Amino acid sequence: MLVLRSSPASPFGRKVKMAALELGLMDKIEIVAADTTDPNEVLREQNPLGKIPTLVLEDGVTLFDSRVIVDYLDHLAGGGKIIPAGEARFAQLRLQALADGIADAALLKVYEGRFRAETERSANWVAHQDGKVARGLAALEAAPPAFPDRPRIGEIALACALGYLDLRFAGA
Ligand SMILES: N[C@@H](CCC(=O)N[C@@H](CS)C(=O)NCC(=O)O)C(=O)O
Repeated sequence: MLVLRSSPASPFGRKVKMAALELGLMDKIEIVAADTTDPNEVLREQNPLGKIPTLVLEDGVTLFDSRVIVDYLDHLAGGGKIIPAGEARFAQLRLQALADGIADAALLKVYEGRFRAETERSANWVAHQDGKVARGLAALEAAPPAFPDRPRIGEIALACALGYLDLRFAGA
């Protein structure tokens, strides 16, 4: 059994779960909740960065981050499934990078509120992250990706980034 350290709200953890579902690998993965703020969490031994998602293989080797994990899962499923071969690969990886970047910026905004006291918060920093989200969404709106019947990694990552914006900033 593979063990996925994650948490329900994580857009990157969700990406890995959606990838596993699409690849028919969900029954090979046990999901174990992780608390990234707990200094005693074994997660920090599994991944020195203390980040989720982290995948623990049967021999104890750990994989991170989400991009490495989805690449591994695609490989397990025979390869070229959600990460296509050839030219299409780069469009999918680019879309994944853009979507992950939007989620990263949104996450940094959430962390600004979570980890900094109100007097320590920087409006400049939040605006800097807002710019990334706004430009990313504008680029996607100007050239919307096609959503095929079987989603690939770019479309999966985008769904997770949009879902995270809805979760944390609905109506903003
Ligand atoms: N590039 C990483 C980003 C992962 C990430 O930022 N995860 C967040 C939760 S959504 C996390 O673990 N945060 C805790 C921390 O940064 O200490 C990936 O794709 O997996």
